[in-house]
Amino acid sequence: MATTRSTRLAIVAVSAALALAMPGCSATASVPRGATIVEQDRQFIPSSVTVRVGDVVTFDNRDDLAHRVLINNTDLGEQQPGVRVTWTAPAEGLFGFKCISHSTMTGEVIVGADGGGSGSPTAPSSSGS
Ligand SMILES: [Cu+2]
Repeated sequence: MATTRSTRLAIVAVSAALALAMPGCSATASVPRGATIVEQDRQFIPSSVTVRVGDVVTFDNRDDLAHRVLINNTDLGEQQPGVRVTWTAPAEGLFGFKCISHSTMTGEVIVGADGGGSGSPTAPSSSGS
Protein backbone atom coordinates (compact mmCIF):
# COMPACT_ATOMS: atom_id res chain seq x y z
CA MET A 1 0.00 0.00 0.00
CA ALA A 2 2.90 2.29 0.68
CA THR A 3 4.06 1.80 -2.91
CA THR A 4 0.68 2.87 -4.31
CA ARG A 5 0.64 5.99 -2.24
CA SER A 6 4.13 7.08 -3.22
CA THR A 7 3.36 6.44 -6.89
CA ARG A 8 0.29 8.61 -6.64
CA LEU A 9 2.30 11.36 -5.00
CA ALA A 10 4.83 11.19 -7.80
CA ILE A 11 2.09 11.57 -10.42
CA VAL A 12 0.70 14.59 -8.60
CA ALA A 13 4.14 16.14 -8.48
CA VAL A 14 4.67 15.65 -12.23
CA SER A 15 1.24 17.08 -13.03
CA ALA A 16 1.98 20.15 -10.94
CA ALA A 17 5.28 20.64 -12.73
CA LEU A 18 3.57 20.43 -16.12
CA ALA A 19 0.90 22.88 -15.06
CA LEU A 20 3.58 25.34 -14.04
CA ALA A 21 5.48 24.92 -17.28
CA MET A 22 2.59 25.23 -19.71
CA PRO A 23 1.45 28.84 -19.32
CA GLY A 24 4.89 30.07 -20.34
CA CYS A 25 4.83 27.99 -23.50
CA SER A 26 1.33 28.84 -24.67
CA ALA A 27 1.80 32.55 -24.09
CA THR A 28 4.56 32.80 -26.66
CA ALA A 29 3.55 30.14 -29.17
CA SER A 30 -0.16 30.25 -29.82
CA VAL A 31 -1.11 33.92 -29.84
CA PRO A 32 -2.46 34.73 -33.30
CA ARG A 33 -0.72 37.63 -34.97
CA GLY A 34 -2.06 39.96 -37.57
CA ALA A 35 -5.27 41.83 -38.24
CA THR A 36 -8.47 41.48 -40.21
CA ILE A 37 -10.05 44.32 -42.13
CA VAL A 38 -13.64 43.84 -43.20
CA GLU A 39 -14.93 45.28 -46.45
CA GLN A 40 -18.54 46.20 -45.89
CA ASP A 41 -20.83 48.91 -47.28
CA ARG A 42 -17.93 49.98 -49.50
CA GLN A 43 -15.77 50.77 -46.50
CA PHE A 44 -12.72 49.28 -44.85
CA ILE A 45 -13.54 48.47 -41.23
CA PRO A 46 -11.36 49.44 -39.49
CA SER A 47 -9.59 51.70 -41.95
CA SER A 48 -6.41 51.71 -39.87
CA VAL A 49 -4.70 48.78 -38.18
CA THR A 50 -1.38 48.30 -36.43
CA VAL A 51 0.61 45.09 -36.85
CA ARG A 52 4.20 43.93 -36.63
CA VAL A 53 6.70 42.90 -39.29
CA GLY A 54 5.74 39.48 -40.63
CA ASP A 55 2.13 39.73 -39.52
CA VAL A 56 -0.63 38.84 -41.95
CA VAL A 57 -3.37 41.35 -42.73
CA THR A 58 -6.55 39.74 -44.00
CA PHE A 59 -9.09 41.58 -46.12
CA ASP A 60 -12.50 39.97 -45.74
CA ASN A 61 -15.06 40.97 -48.34
CA ARG A 62 -18.50 40.89 -46.74
CA ASP A 63 -20.05 43.10 -49.37
CA ASP A 64 -22.28 41.84 -52.12
CA LEU A 65 -19.97 43.25 -54.75
CA ALA A 66 -16.35 42.71 -55.69
CA HIS A 67 -13.45 44.73 -54.33
CA ARG A 68 -9.82 44.93 -55.35
CA VAL A 69 -7.20 45.98 -52.84
CA LEU A 70 -3.97 47.74 -53.81
CA ILE A 71 -1.44 47.98 -50.98
CA ASN A 72 2.20 48.99 -51.21
CA ASN A 73 1.92 48.75 -55.00
CA THR A 74 0.75 45.16 -54.66
CA ASP A 75 -2.50 44.27 -56.36
CA LEU A 76 -4.21 41.62 -54.24
CA GLY A 77 -6.53 40.81 -57.08
CA GLU A 78 -10.26 40.97 -57.57
CA GLN A 79 -12.19 39.84 -54.53
CA GLN A 80 -15.61 38.41 -55.13
CA PRO A 81 -18.13 38.60 -52.26
CA GLY A 82 -17.13 36.28 -49.43
CA VAL A 83 -13.54 35.98 -50.58
CA ARG A 84 -10.59 36.81 -48.32
CA VAL A 85 -7.16 37.91 -49.46
CA THR A 86 -4.06 38.42 -47.34
CA TRP A 87 -1.01 40.64 -47.28
CA THR A 88 2.09 40.09 -45.17
CA ALA A 89 3.77 43.13 -43.64
CA PRO A 90 7.28 43.21 -45.17
CA ALA A 91 8.92 45.93 -43.10
CA GLU A 92 8.30 48.69 -40.63
CA GLY A 93 6.45 51.71 -41.90
CA LEU A 94 3.14 53.11 -42.98
CA PHE A 95 1.46 51.31 -45.86
CA GLY A 96 -1.55 52.96 -47.41
CA PHE A 97 -4.08 50.85 -49.26
CA LYS A 98 -7.14 51.45 -51.35
CA CYS A 99 -9.76 49.70 -53.37
CA ILE A 100 -9.02 50.04 -57.07
CA SER A 101 -12.71 49.69 -57.87
CA HIS A 102 -14.01 52.24 -55.36
CA SER A 103 -11.94 55.40 -54.98
CA THR A 104 -13.56 56.36 -51.68
CA MET A 105 -12.25 53.20 -50.01
CA THR A 106 -8.88 53.92 -48.45
CA GLY A 107 -6.98 52.91 -45.34
CA GLU A 108 -3.57 52.31 -43.83
CA VAL A 109 -1.55 49.62 -42.13
CA ILE A 110 0.96 50.76 -39.54
CA VAL A 111 3.75 48.22 -39.19
CA GLY A 112 5.83 48.31 -36.04
CA ALA A 113 8.99 46.48 -35.14
CA ASP A 114 8.87 42.78 -34.52
CA GLY A 115 9.08 42.26 -30.77
CA GLY A 116 11.81 39.66 -30.90
CA GLY A 117 14.01 41.06 -33.62
CA SER A 118 16.91 43.43 -33.78
CA GLY A 119 16.30 47.15 -33.90
CA SER A 120 17.57 47.64 -37.41
CA PRO A 121 15.32 46.25 -40.14
CA THR A 122 17.02 45.53 -43.41
CA ALA A 123 15.43 47.68 -46.03
CA PRO A 124 15.01 45.87 -49.32
CA SER A 125 16.93 47.57 -52.10
CA SER A 126 14.02 48.39 -54.32
CA SER A 127 15.11 49.78 -57.63
CA GLY A 128 11.71 50.96 -58.72
CA SER A 129 11.68 52.40 -62.19
CU1 LIG B 1 -14.15 48.21 -53.50
